[in-house]
Amino acid sequence: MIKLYFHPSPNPMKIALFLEETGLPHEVIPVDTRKGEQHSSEFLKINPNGKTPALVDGDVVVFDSNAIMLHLAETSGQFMTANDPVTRGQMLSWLMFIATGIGPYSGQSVHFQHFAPEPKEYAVNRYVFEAERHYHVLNEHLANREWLVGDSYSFLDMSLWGWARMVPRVINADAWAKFPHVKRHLDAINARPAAARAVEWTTRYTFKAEVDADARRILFPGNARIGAA
Ligand SMILES: N[C@@H](CCC(=O)N[C@@H](CS)C(=O)NCC(=O)O)C(=O)O
Repeated sequence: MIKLYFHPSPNPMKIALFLEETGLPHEVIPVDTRKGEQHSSEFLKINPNGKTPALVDGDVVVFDSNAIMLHLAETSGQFMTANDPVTRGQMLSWLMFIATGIGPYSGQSVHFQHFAPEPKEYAVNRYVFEAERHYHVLNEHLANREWLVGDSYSFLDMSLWGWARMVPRVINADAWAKFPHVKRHLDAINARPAAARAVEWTTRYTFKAEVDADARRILFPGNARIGAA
């Protein structure tokens, strides 16, 4: 059975959605990243990068959320895009756009706005700008198409959902006015019963809620180099 190492954060949430959409049998293993469980020697054997999500599927170990999404879509044959070369090119492009653009810029935008010490104006400006630029690219792409690639809902749409549902925190409370097509795409996924079930995962398990001094030392170890809290 699939074992999913999970924390209710944007990257693991996309796997929760895929598992809810498909009903694939799975076991959830909570990893409390604010308590440092991602750095245990047992977990590092599964994900040497020490982050959630990670997945064990029989003999197959996969880490990094978008790699996991591709693995699950390919091996289950569900929510996969068409296999012709043109569609495959689009699938790989948008998957990497999410993995290397949407995810990192959204994550850093949240970090610098909500967690970084001052002075941070330059970093906040850079990451919020780049996050907005990525959602603008998506907004243009979705202006005249329902789903990211092909004519139907796929694992790519679910991969985007993990971060898209956080846009007001990534950018600001008014951000949706700038990205109506991304919002329409998000609303369409949120209306699916599987999305409501995936959101229930955020309260099903008990995780440390506070980002206190201990959690900050665990999550932002680089701060020690500059004596920042
Ligand atoms: N590229 C990775 C990023 C994973 C990641 O940053 N996960 C966060 C939760 S969204 C995490 O585990 N953070 C804990 C930490 O950085 O120690 C992916 O897409 O899975």
